[in-house]
Amino acid sequence: MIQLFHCISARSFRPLWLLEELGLAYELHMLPFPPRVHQRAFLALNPLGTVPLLLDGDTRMTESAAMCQYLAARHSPGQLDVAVHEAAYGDYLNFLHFGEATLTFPQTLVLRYTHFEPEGKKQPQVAQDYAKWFLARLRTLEPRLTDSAFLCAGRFTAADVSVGYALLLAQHLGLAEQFTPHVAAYWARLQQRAGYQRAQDAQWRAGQEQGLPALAAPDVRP
Ligand SMILES: N[C@@H](CCC(=O)N[C@@H](CS)C(=O)NCC(=O)O)C(=O)O
Repeated sequence: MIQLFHCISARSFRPLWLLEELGLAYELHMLPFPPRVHQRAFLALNPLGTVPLLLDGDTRMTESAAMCQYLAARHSPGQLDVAVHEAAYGDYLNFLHFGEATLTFPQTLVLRYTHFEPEGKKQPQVAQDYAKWFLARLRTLEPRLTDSAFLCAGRFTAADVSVGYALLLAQHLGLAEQFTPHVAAYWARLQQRAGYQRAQDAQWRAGQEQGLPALAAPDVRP
């Protein structure tokens, strides 16, 4: 069975959401954040100390967008996945990576320097600069989402999960009010998906069942 190691609403939410969209069976291992501080034993499984970690037989992955591509290609060819021969294939790969490399990277600096660093080490200017960076890149989606409900191929794909997670994190960072109108409508649509809601329920339920200390989880329930 697929095993996913996850921290509440961390990037590991991407494969969790994909697994729920696919309706696949999986084992969810909840970890306090950051695992390298609060559960050092995890380093034996993932020397990076980061989540997600996905184990599927002999396959072992640590990159959230790659996991979405892997799960969609294996379990939903031509649906959540976009096939090589489809005209939208390039767009699909581009948005899969855009979600992580272009959108979530600046968000991690906002998160670190507003939430995680102790008082003396918080850096409001850095957080402000990278919040602006994030929003400027997010705005590039507005024209595309004006004409279509999803990012590519005229349907919901794993690329929407990759970018959708960045919108969840932006909401937690208090940046959702600054979404442009069609990006805001797109985020509202994604949150209505049964797969998204099942993933939210699954993480909170597993967090409680596995005794995740409340303080280890930034509460980002919508
Ligand atoms: N590029 C990786 C980044 C993984 C990553 O940095 N995850 C964060 C949570 S969002 C983490 O585990 N941080 C804990 C740490 O850095 O020790 C991905 O997309 O999965």
